Amino acid sequence: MKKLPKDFIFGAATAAYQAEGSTNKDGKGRVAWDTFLEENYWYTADPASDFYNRYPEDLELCEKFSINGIRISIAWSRIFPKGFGQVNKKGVEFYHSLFKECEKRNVKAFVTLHHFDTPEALHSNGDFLNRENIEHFVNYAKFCFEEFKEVKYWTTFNEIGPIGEGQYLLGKFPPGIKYDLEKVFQSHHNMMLAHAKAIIAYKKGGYGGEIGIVHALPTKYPYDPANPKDVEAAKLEDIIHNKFILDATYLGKYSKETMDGVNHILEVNGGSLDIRDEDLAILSKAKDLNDFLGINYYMSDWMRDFHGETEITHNSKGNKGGSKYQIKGVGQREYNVDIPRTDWDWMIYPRGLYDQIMRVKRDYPNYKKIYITENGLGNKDKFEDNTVYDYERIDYVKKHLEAISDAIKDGAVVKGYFIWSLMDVFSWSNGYEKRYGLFYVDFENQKRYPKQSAYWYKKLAESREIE
Ligand code: BGP
Repeated sequence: MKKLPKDFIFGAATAAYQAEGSTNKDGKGRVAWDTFLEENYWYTADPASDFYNRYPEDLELCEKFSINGIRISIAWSRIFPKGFGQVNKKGVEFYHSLFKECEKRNVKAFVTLHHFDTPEALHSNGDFLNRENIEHFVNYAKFCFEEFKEVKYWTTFNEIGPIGEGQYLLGKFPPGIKYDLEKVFQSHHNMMLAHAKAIIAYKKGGYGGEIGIVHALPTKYPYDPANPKDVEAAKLEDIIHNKFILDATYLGKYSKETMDGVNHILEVNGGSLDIRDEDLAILSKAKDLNDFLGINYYMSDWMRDFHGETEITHNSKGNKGGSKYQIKGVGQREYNVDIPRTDWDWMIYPRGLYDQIMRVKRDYPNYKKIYITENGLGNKDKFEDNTVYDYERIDYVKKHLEAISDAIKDGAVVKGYFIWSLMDVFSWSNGYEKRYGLFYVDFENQKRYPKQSAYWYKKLAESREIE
């Protein structure tokens, strides 16, 4: 039986917009998602899991179930309703109370500054494609570092990769632009620059806590490893999702291999990037300041050579087989492989997590430590007997924890795991039917019920043995 180390954090993750609800209470400003959900989806973020009012109950559950870490994010627009300028005192008070409750329940708070929810006023003028917004973000970050000194673990951004892809490639995130690879890379770069500036400011302030960034890192494999064209497709797809932002994080520049790939992709698809010398100087200054890397890992993909037109179909309703993903000059995802997948076509491959951790260790030896900041199984849970018999979820988590344990054995520094998600929340582009929580939420009355996975996770956290 595999075991996890003594100081390992057994955590669970949430995000402000997916959990809090109360989207227009107590002076909160609008975010782009408010309008985007109203116009494009069949659900909204109100009341979500009503975490804004029920956080004491959720933190009590953490304590009862031996969960000793929680990822939460601050809603930027609760602090600065317009993104900058006037501070909203009620928002500030809310987060002080929330952090206090974490402390009371002995749950370490890992706090993210930005989890997809740029204030609408800034999103509508270009989000991070607009360089002015980099400065607004850095000012917001500085305000939080100074105000919330009780926070000891900061994350600047959650998933720069999926933000770029969701907003400008798949079009399933606001502003809903599709197939614009120039914007994808420019958004990645500008957000990495904002991250670098924020961690430099944090270190300069001497606050004494840890600061890092959370990247989603899906592993990309060639469909036929013996076919050099499939190998190339996997490499290019990896650059879009992983390597470009990892290089920015830990090399403080983009390697030649990365830029060759980016230039090829932009030659085929059109576009050019604005990457300035002064940007690279800032990235370089920040590259050794990351105290940790958060890895969100859910799936891997198998890539084939492809030369046709770009076409992506997002399977948002959980109809297995409904996904299509092919990018001109990059490659095509092959779903017809002998690997289990979820109803949303996410390929379940725990080995991919091991490979991704070992890749960070090998290619970016200046990483200090890793937390697995998200991993979990989205499912159409069946609620019966006041619980969910979610053995599939337990199996999913168990196998991924075993992969982590193997990576630790092979020399990687991994210090904790945060299951996505603590309680059921809504999924950005898939609604409330795709559940991940350890605790089932009855969205009619907001009652919480432990799933079987919650009891299993408690036992795991107490014994550290992966059974
Ligand atoms: C990550 C996000 C989370 C969460 C999770 C599950 O990308 O950081 O906020 O939503 O994925 O994804 P989904 O909700 O699309 O199933």
